[in-house]
Amino acid sequence: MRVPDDRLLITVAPTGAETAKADCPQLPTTLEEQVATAVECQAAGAAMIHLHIRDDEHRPTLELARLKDAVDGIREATELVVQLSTGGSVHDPLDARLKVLDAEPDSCSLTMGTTNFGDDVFLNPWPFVCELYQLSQERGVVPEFELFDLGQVHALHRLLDKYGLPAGGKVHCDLVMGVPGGMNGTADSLVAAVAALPDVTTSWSATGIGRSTLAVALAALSKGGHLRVGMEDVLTLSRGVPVESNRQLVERVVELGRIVQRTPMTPAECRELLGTST
Ligand code: KMH
Ligand code: ZN
Repeated sequence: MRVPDDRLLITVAPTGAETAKADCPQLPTTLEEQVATAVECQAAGAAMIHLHIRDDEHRPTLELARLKDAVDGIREATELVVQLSTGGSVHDPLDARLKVLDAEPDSCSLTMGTTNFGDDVFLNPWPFVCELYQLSQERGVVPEFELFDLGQVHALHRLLDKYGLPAGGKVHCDLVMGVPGGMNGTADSLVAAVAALPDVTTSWSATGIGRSTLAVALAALSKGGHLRVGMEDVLTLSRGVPVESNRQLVERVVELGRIVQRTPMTPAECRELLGTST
């Protein structure tokens, strides 16, 4: 099955690792809240979930048993492609981030280099990137290459030249734009990054952090790309108007897609697009 060109992959990133539950009570942090969010986002048009999990105090964690519970819970309740974050929080050690693959997700995020992340550093040294990539190949987990700047796009060329194609044979990238320290969230930056993607790229999405969310979404749609949205990336609908649910953000880009005649991709089509085995 070839996925028709008019399909729009919407990935929802509902939680992230940066926002405190105390500051945003509507952020889904418990397993029950994340499963409920997944169900309603699938109904709204999402086909994949990019997931960070939290502990009982709502703090970011990479505890393996909880990761497995999250993968199982979302698989039982939805058909969404389950992508676990290997980025975690800026405080997570590299070895714990490698162990995320033990939870056997369909997909994992894989950031292509170290980036300043606001006042923090999101550490992705080259040997770690290579190890995580080879592990994903061995385990049959499809990576989504997270690209925070143009240098990381070129690092992806280097990775693919050295180690070959990912599990499943497809190359799916996500441009993460507007992080203070990474590329800015503008149409100009998006066009430059898309032009630099490896020729073997089979699909790409983009996400604009914070106030760049709509500019990036519109630019990505104009270039034929896919979209990631969610409360990991943005907490206001417009100035002073808080996001109440991830579903709202999915619905908003479904509407943008409708305007440009793109139909939300189903999870089955997403599996075909990404080459996941499940
Ligand atoms: N939380 C950020 C430090 C990923 O999920 O792979 C990293 C991040 C990227 O969110
Ligand atoms: Zn993430």
